[in-house]
Amino acid sequence: MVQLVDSDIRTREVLGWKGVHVLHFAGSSCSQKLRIFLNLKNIPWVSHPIDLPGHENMKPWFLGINPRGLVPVLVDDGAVHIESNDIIQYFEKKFPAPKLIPAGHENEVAALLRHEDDLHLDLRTLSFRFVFAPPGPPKPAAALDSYIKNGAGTVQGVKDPEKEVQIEFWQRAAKEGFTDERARDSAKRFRAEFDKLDQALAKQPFWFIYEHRLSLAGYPFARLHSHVHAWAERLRARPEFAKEVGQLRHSPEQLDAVRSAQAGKTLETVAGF
Ligand SMILES: N[C@@H](CCC(=O)N[C@@H](CS)C(=O)NCC(=O)O)C(=O)O
Repeated sequence: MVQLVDSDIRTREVLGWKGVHVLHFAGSSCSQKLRIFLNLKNIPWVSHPIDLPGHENMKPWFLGINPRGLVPVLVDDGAVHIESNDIIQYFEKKFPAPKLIPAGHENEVAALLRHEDDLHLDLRTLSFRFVFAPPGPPKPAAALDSYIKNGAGTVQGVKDPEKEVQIEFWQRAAKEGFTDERARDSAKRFRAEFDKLDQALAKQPFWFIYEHRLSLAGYPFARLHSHVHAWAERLRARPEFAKEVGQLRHSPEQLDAVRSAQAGKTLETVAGF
């Protein structure tokens, strides 16, 4: 459970928010995952969109709520919770019906979610390379500077090492972009995971978001992991899922333009799949 403590929170107005408030972005994978969960649970919530492409998450107001500068964030009756997977597990306890984490499997699911989160920067790498492909550095120097300077820099009262990880990620991206080598390494890590999942596909809808985004990036699921592909297609047809992943940063036309700007290279060719 990652609930922030008073000294982490500088944007004090949120302490007075009543009910369930979620700060999120339409096209963010972690936000999509949480919104699907909220849809399946029928939990009413107040929406606070945060403009990630406009770098709103790197401005003082948002960093005053989540010093990590990431979405989604839950404010539940003034209590601030970060980390999408912790929020999901928090809601599962608070609103037990309908049950989405099978009884007796809480620890197993928590471990799977941690493992999923470990691959988040790989998903981000492949998203920025093959889906978003911004023309310049993904985070301009001024936005990054604001990110570095603002917010408490602590989570649960302790200096937050995750912020350093984020800063390094964006600085490296500004310096070298999302190279073939990096994309290949990330794609290979996913291939190992989806190979395992293809063989032992249990009821683990958490992988759906990654499958969906990587499909957009051109990952050949139908060819490499046919069971994962068929399973994701079934979920994509359900309204609770379709509604959340239909919203993209780019239109299909822009996505085509991103693909054609890759000079014939695709995720498949870059990764050697
Ligand atoms: N471990 C975090 C990861 C959150 C995360 O990285 N969120 C992304 C969006 S999916 C974000 O806020 N990125 C900031 C940015 O793009 O500037 C969680 O599960 O909540």
